[in-house]
Amino acid sequence: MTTPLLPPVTIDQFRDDILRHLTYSVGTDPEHASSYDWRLALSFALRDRVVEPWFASTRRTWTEDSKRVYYLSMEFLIGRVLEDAAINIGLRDIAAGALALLGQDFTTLAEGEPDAALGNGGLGRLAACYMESMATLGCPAYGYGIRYENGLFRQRFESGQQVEAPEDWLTQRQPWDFERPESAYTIGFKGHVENVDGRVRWIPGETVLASAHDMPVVGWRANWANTLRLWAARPTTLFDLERFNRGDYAAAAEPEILARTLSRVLYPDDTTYQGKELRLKQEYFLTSAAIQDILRRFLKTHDDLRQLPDKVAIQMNDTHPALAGPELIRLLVDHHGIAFAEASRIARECLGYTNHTLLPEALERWSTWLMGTVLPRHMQIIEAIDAEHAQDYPARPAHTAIVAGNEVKMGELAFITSHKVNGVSALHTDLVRRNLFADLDRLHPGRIINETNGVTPRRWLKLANPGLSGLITDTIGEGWEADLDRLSGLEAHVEDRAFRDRFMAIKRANKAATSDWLAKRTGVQADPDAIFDVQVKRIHEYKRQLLNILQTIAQWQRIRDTPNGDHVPRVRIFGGKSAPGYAVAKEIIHLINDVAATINADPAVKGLLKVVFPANYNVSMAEKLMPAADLSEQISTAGKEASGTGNMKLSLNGALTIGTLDGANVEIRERVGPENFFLFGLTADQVIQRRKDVDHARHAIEASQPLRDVLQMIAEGRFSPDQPDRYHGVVDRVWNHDYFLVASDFTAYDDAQSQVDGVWRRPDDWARMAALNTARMGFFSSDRAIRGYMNDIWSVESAI
Ligand code: B1N
Repeated sequence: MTTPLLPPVTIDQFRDDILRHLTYSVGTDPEHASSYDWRLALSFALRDRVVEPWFASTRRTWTEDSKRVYYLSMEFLIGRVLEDAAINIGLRDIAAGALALLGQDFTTLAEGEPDAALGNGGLGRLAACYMESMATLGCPAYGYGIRYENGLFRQRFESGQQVEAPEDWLTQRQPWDFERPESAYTIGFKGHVENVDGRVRWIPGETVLASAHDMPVVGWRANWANTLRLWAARPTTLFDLERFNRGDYAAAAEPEILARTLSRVLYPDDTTYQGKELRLKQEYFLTSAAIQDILRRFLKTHDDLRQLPDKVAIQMNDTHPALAGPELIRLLVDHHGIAFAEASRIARECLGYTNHTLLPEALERWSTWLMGTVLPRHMQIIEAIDAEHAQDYPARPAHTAIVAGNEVKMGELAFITSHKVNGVSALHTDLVRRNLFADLDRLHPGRIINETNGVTPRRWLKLANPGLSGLITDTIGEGWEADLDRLSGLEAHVEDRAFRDRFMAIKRANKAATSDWLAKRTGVQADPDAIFDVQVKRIHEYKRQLLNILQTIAQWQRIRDTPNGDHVPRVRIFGGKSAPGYAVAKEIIHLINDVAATINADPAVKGLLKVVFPANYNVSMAEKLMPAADLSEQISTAGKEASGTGNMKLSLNGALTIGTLDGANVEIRERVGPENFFLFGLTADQVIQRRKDVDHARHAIEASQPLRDVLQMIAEGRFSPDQPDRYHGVVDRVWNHDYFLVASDFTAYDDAQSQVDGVWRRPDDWARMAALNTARMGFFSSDRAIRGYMNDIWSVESAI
């Protein structure tokens, strides 16, 4: 460890910094400054102190000629930047003190920052956590992504239904964004391929410029900082002067509009895929800009491209940037005269591929026609990669081919062009080996490895839960933020009543704050003494929000049937967006909102049950909900959730999990102890068996009176009296097309929920279990995950 690079600063000095920026960078004075102005001034003052370690890190990497990691991702779900940066550079409290001297409140200003929502869900948020951990660990790295003008849409509900509106984070000034117009690359599309003197040349028919915007990513205590480089699309010619002179102003602007479309919007698909031409162009835009930038940087100080793998590790976040292999090979062969076989070897030694899903609807395949039209040279190279693989492995089964049935299979392409392929949890990796890439695994033993996901404790504990962070520091001392295994030191205190009381008092305070916030946002009053039962994630059939709401209805019915029964009060909190085109998911949102309206208005419930669904779940809402949760719903159909990461954030913050043996739930349960986890449901293997019974749903429904009653109520229109047949489709699917086994797992889930109630009635047991969850979650730090990638895939050393 090196000494911190940052000089200390006093509150008075920092106040002067803010005032200086308010005057000279924002151009206003304290009398007239709005909150927005103050936030900008604060951001600039903090940014000054990020820039120093950022430059120092970059210089070190150059002088030591260190190997660099390049993390290519179509999504970086960053959220807010200001407070995270302030915490990492150790100035959060000093900044708050300085602002107080100026009559401003740190939290108010920080909460005014819009989320950078350049991602859909887990995959994008993982990329953001990994960037932060690479900076914390001193791993020299660049993130490469797209600077979408419109990130993930904003969600609101109208009559309980999801309505999407564009997200426009870029309408505000972005203090963390450094534009680098000098770093721009030409990206080609379409056109044709020529053969001149044995050398192949691609002549694109269209071009755009990829222009770099850099964001510093500073690690814990500012010992290191890396760059997140986001590409914006610009026209190669600003406008058509000839048309302009003719007075045709709209047509003159066409090149600009066409180019900008490329970085205009994030596709709102999560674990689904549509073969849209614009998406293919976006993927190539990111990948080509990144690979050109990587080669330019390497060639500044090296001349032998065969040494590229000693200096460059490229990680593909799923197959979205899987053109990295063909693009790198193309540049090596066509522009640098390297033989194909050599280029193919160099590319493979540089590249790694992370698989994030087994769902067939998410596996990218492009028609050879589209690929051949948009990227004619790459199509040839993909065929050459496939032919080389067929030649090297003559016994390879036909379905391991990259090109099959007029389609390019991006998973096979990414696998074959990488030296390591990783899954994101132990179970997922096992299924990748056994099912998705079984034959490729036999041909390439050892290539598939596991790197279980992790989350950054700086954002997801230190920032989101200052109360619990304070208790942890008081109990085990400082330093756990960058050494999360030290949380195990809390275990020795779990039998200490005072510790448990403080732990639960903090949870109670977090719930009270969240209750106020929920009341403001939704008008629903949530009792902070009730169980806060949280399911927050994208809405998807496999995640089974439907199972949750069906069981909520069953519980409602029980309360009505036995008004004097000993019911445990609960608040069922939902959060999440549906892909705009995913009709079934939208119907589930509508149902949850209709059920919420019915239950919340029922006087017979007497506050024992509330259902709350705040709209527009995003990173900053997650920061509020995770610390306030008692119960974490991780109830996907086993075998479908590759890992999950919300499960980690919730358990780390002291929520108990009710969950299936899916994704990282398996490992969470092993770590926190099976006695501190509410397990239910079919296993991945049982799911496969169960589906063989074509009447599985009918059998399950017939065996459960509560489930029958619930389905009957929905079918009768109890939750949609204005349109009684509204949910006939939902009920019909449970009976007849229950692919995700909601019916088959219902009773086990319902029983597990009663166990939850049982433990809640013994507050001391609950407190022990909750505290043990926090104490045993150290493994799920993204620092541990990134160390794994550094050792097993990238072969890079920490620079600090
Ligand atoms: O990646 C997360 C996992 O924790 C989740 O279990 C997994 O569902 C998620 C196409 C995806 N897998 N695949 C995607 C996202 C966008 C898209 O266009 C697929 N997201 C996941 C992190 O490993």
